This record gives sequence, structure tokens and C-alpha cells, in this order.
Amino acid sequence: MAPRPTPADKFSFGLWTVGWQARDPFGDATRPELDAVEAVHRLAELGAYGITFHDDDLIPFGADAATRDQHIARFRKALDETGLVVPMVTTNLFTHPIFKDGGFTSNDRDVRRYALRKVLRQVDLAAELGASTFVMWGGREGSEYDLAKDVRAALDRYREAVDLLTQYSIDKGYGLRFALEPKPNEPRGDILLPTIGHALGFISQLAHPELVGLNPEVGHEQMAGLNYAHGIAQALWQGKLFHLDLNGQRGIKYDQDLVFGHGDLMNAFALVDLLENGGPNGGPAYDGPRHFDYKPSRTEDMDGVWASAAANMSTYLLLKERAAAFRADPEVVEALAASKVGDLNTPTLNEGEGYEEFLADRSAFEDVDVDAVAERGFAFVRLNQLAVEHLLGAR
Ligand code: GLT
Ligand code: MN
Ligand code: MN
Repeated sequence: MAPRPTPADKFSFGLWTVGWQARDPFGDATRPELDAVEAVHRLAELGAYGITFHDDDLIPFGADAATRDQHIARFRKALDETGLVVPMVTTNLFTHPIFKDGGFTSNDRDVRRYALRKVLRQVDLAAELGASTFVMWGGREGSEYDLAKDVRAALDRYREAVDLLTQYSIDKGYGLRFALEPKPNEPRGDILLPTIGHALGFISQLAHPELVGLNPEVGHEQMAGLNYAHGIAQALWQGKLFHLDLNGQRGIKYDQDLVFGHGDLMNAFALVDLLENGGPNGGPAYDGPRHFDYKPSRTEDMDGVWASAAANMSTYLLLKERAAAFRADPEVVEALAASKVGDLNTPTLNEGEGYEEFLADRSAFEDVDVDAVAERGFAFVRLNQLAVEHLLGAR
């Protein structure tokens, strides 16, 4: 039986996920429009705790002030009725044709100024609704033609934008943290800040790096052939995992946005184990929202939309259960020890040892029987098979 989620599990969904009408480059919508108020109620009934949105998901692009206020008021009422929270918001800088060459990094300065104003307005709404994280996915920040984009200038403009936003949040006392979402390509041929690593490098160049972190998405890293669990581990190691987008992807192809676990299930298992059991004392390594950014497949009707939303949460909880059982299994404990997994926590140098003492230690080099050491096996395959057996419910 799949476990039932509760708000304590901190599951959240983008309004654009369950609300996706399944329009793709080759075909029309297969589902009706979903009202934001209904989305709030249905997600709350399913056991989610939060909902996130782009400005344009809630308020139609170009709406006048009165219409805007109406949409926000209806949404707030639904939040109050259900207890759902808004942990994160973001801005749409990709749908309207004005953003065809990007927002912050468009070659057209008028577009850059417009984009930045659009984001500032959404930052105000984020604060108004009590969000603590502001995501920035620069899907149109990029190019198809190398000579058409001065990448160094574009990064200057990207930095200029992020620096203005962090300063604005500081001055207004909003306490927001900004999370960059990497993606290698689609909709642009090449997107700036394509991976977790590129984004971490960019953050080091900012005026307020402490306020800027990451919102890595499973599928986006996997589209680049990268290991998502590894990327998340590095983001955690650098204190930069501000938020995350869970979904599924099967290999290097277009962005599939499948249900979490419907892609690389083994990597999803390692990820959940890391998030839930990877903390310094074996507790959670990440306590933010477990946010799903998936697209209910185009084949699904509205019942299928809600079934797929529930599937994300139950898959996560099943993996969490399996990961706990894996950690509690004495054979796994023994296998982890045989593979010396915990030994990696021991510093390579002795306490107080500098390079002089180290160079004088013959046992570290001159006296090493390299053939004997090279013969030792690590038994990683046995450990991995135990993980497979737990994942398949065989233990
Ligand atoms: C868009 C994208 C997602 C981002 C959203 C935030 S928008 O749907 O595909 O990965 O997280 O801007
Ligand atoms: Mn995606
Ligand atoms: Mn995403």
C-alpha cells in the first residue's frame, strides 16, 4: 500500500504542473484550463502542503491592476481555506514573445529593463504571500548561434540583475533567498548557467552570494548526462541547496518532466536517501520543500492529472520507507563497512600533520606494498545489489 502524504512531508507543486494543458510543439492542448483555486483545493486534499507559481500562472500577462488584485484575492482565500502555503514563487520570463532572446540577458536593453521590472513586481508579491524562496529559471537566457551572443557580457547583465534583486530584498527587509535553476538547453539551443556547477561558479561572482543558491531539477541535470544525486550532494556541501525540483527523465533527450521516480529510479532512491538520511547525524540533510516540477503526460485526462500528482508524493514516500529499511538492515551496515564508505570521513592527514611530517612518513609511500593494496576489492556491487533488493521490496 502506498503511504498517504501529510503536510508534515512538505510536498509542494507548481501551479503550472497540474495546470499544464499539454500543449506541445506538435499538438494542441488535450486538457481544459485549471482554475488556480481548484488546484489549491485539490492539492490540499491530496496531502500537499504548498503551492508555487509564476506571476503569469496566476495573473494573466498584461492584466490591469484591478484584475490582478482580484486574482490574488481569490487565491489568498483558497490558501486560507485550505492552509496551503506558498514557500516559493518565480517569474515567467519565457512565454511572451518579448522574451524571445531572453529577459535579463536579451541583446535588447528595453527587454532587459522590462524583465527586471517584471521580476521586481513578483518579488513584492513573494513577500506579500510569505514566500521565502524566489526561483529563477532562465530558460530563454541563451542562444542558438554562438556569434550572436557575447556570453561574457550576458553574464555581466545576469549578475547585474541578480545583484539588484538581492539588494532590493535586503533594503525592503523581505528576507528572500534566490535560487537559480540550471538547465542545459530547451527552449534555447544553449542556456546560460546550464548545470549545477556553472551556476555555483556564477554565484561566487555576485555581490550577495550568501543570498543566492540553487533550485536543481532532476531532469535538467540528466538531460546533460549528469548524476543528479551527486549534484545535489555538492550543492548541499556548499550550503547552496535552497530548493529543488523533483521529477523524472529517461536519458539525454527533450525535457520530459515525468513523475518523480518514473525515470532513473535507482538515482531517485539514492537522492531520497541523501535528502532524508544524509544529515550529519543520520537525519535529513535538507529540510526545505519537496517540490514537484513535473508535467502530467499529454495522454492523461483530469483524473490522470490528480493521479499523477498523488503518484509523485507516494513514490517519494515509498522511497523514503525503502531508504529507512536499507539503512536499518544489518547486512547493509556490514556491506557499507566492507566498502569503507564511512572511512571516507576520516581525514587523509593525521591531526596536526603538515607536509613535512607527511613526507617523513615512510609507511605512507616508500613502504607501501602497492600490489597488495591494489588487490583489495571494494565490494561496491554487493552494496548496490542490497540497494536493489530493498528497492524491489525483496528485503
Ligand atoms: C518551466 C520550467 C521549469 C521551471 C519553472 C520555473 S518554469 O516550467 O520547465 O523547469 O522550474 O520557472
Ligand atoms: Mn523540466
Ligand atoms: Mn523546474
